[in-house]
Amino acid sequence: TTIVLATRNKGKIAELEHLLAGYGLTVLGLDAFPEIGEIEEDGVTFEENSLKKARTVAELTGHIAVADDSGLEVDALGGAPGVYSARYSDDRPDLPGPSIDDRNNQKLLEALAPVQEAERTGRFRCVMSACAPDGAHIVAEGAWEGRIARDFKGGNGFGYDPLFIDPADGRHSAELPKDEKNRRSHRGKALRALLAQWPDFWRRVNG
Ligand code: ITT
Repeated sequence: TTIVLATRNKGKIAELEHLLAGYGLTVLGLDAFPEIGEIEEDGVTFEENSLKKARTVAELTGHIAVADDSGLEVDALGGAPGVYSARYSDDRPDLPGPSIDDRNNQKLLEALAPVQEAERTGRFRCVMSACAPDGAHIVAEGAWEGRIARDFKGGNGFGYDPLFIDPADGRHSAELPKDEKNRRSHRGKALRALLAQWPDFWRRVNG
């Protein structure tokens, strides 16, 4: 079986390839389909955006597509940046880069500067979906509760990982090796929940 990962985020691809190893699936990235352009994420929920990405890529490639829509919800910010996590600092080109992830983290640190330790709670969320070319689909979610640090630690992962404290041992997410992050993360949980539905999905897709 060939599945296409409906994402261009290199960090997600690395984690998902690690999680999917050993299932006997041929996993392609969107790089294999250069004709597929940007998919506009106009949904207001992770689920809407996840399903839109999976459905679009399944229709365009003729393969089962797996999509991840994810983000960081911070309680002291009323759940922001949430579904806007990837582009949180689009309004702050003045912040130090070079990457958008760097500016996102700087904006988050700034927003939380006045917030005391006990209130710096939040969670990563991930909604993972799989969609077949005929429109059949499954959806699963995962969350990872944690706290937002005041300093950067670790060189692994991507996005907000250097600022996200894993409550299990106080390490930052970017300090965790890939297999350890996958065991605890929103993405690992969502993908395992999706795979639990796979046999049933497979029967529906293949009659
Ligand atoms: P695709 O739509 O191509 O998959 P994207 O990066 O635009 O890539 P999202 O819209 O789902 O994907 O945004 C997810 C953002 O949430 C991501 O760019 C990070 O800023 C953040 N994020 C999600 N999961 C994360 C993780 O495991 N570690 C750190 N940050 C994460």
